Amino acid sequence: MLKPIPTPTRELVNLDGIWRFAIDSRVGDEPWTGRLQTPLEAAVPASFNDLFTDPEIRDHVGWVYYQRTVRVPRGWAGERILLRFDAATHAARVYVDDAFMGEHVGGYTPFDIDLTDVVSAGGEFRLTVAVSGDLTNETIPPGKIEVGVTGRKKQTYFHDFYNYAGLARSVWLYSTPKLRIDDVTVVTGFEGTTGTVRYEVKAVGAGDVRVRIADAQGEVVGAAEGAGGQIEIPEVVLWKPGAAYLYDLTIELTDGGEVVDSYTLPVGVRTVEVRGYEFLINGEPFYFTGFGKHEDTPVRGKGSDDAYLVHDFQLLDWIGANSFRTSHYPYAEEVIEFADRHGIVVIDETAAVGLNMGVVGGMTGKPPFPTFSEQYANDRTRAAHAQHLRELIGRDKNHPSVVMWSIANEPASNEDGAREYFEPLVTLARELDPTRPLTYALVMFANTKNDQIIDLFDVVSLNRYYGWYVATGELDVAEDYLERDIQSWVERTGKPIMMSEYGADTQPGLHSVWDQAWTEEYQRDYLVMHHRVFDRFPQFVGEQIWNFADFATSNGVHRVDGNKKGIFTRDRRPKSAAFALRDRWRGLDGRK
Ligand code: BDP
Repeated sequence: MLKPIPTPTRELVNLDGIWRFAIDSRVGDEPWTGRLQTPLEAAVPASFNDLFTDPEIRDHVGWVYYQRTVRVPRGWAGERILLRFDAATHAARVYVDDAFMGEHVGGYTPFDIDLTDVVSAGGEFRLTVAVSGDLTNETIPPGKIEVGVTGRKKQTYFHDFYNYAGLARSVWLYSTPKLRIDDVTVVTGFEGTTGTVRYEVKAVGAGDVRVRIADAQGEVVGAAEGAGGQIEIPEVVLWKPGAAYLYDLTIELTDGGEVVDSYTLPVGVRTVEVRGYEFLINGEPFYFTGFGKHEDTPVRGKGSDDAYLVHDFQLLDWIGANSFRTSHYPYAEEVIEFADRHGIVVIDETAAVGLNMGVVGGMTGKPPFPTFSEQYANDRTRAAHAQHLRELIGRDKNHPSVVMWSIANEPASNEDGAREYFEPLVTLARELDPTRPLTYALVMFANTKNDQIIDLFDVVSLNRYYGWYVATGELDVAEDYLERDIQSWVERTGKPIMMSEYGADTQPGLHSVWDQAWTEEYQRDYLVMHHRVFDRFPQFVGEQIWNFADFATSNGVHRVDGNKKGIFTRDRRPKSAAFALRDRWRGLDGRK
């Protein structure tokens, strides 16, 4: 799916700003048929939850409505006219004036609504978007809606971050020609000093395709004709971690010699491969340093914010991180593009978090009923998961920064039914993208004796909390557990192993001379212990700490104003551990 961008044949109008806003219980049955009767207005992009002071809105179950008027540019006669939602979390129904135009389920991937037949160039229309943050056992991520004793509906879920909802990413109105480029897929490689860009263009309507590639100075360095083919780039400059380099691939669709559509895609030439215990980028062993992150900031929740985007990448650079995982859902495409431009490596994760009833059993890990069952993760859940994979890979397949797909976080891979659930999804992911390795983040209850799916994947990504949830405050015991655990994966799999989560909640300002949980020293020493263990394993390919920054969660007795495992606070101030990490990752400790 091509991101809408302005080109010589395409235009776009940004619809971000202030929209009228209401929740379903306060407006009539069909509120889209007129002007929303509401005193409220909401910011787009932003999750709606923290914008208002009213608790009924914050944890609303059901539909909320966003509304604004939109004017179509008068030059768009004869063009296709579409709405693009970069995301609507978790489901949306779209109305133009009184008419229902389409819907989408899945909160973190983009979708289009085609308005060509219902709006006209120069005209104005009323756009109403109903958005639902509801999660059931058949959505990705899953959740459950319960009705309490007071009769109030309550959303519960099995993941550890607040269920922010709404229009948290940009909304656009855009035009394309009727004869058009519909999709492009690129696969890059190199032989010696010659780069290769294999491309495949899907076009709608008859026409010829030609492509050309320009270097960062705008100099054309290769060209080809036809809907599919290969371009060679002599003296190629590779896209490398820490040293991004992007070419511009321009695709033109011509009809009788005239250009009818044109689209430019940034392309980084690089390869990714797993060989034995190694994770190779451009044939060279790569070691991931960085974090699991969240899209999470005060007031805007999961709302995209360019200032935080820039600042977070500055902090990644400051601390010497070379990568992050988009835990636990696809991030805004601007984030991935930023990583493309700045040479940060991304593990791109789906929104499949919480496919694990074992976590309901607390530290026992005993599910109250089987995860993979009609009652919970059933065939319809898997179909939603498959659709989500299609949309994620469709959106992100051309980004050089994305080097691996994580198809779930902490699924119950130790339970029966896991293999039947995951095998078709792995097959699908490999069909959609045969070039990138696959992983999933392993929950601590899944060990080398009971995990049923690791052989289907390329990289072992461990989420482990020795010294936190297990052996709290006993770093010597934790060290022993951790080492044995990693050793057992080395012996069982022969695959590269990385730590995709390890971390300790830390209250900034809390100090102790002892190994005391929640103190800044404990977080630092916990990390130092982990790194000591990792460095003993040549099979280890990376360390991503949980989490980059503190983040909001639902209410719970084990969370004080959210999850505090951040190396930075929610407002991005460093805790003590940040400085120790900086020494390690920037090689200031003499290690590198
Ligand atoms: C892991 C989850 C992550 C949590 C983390 C924690 O993958 O989402 O936030 O634990 O407990 O199980 O801090």
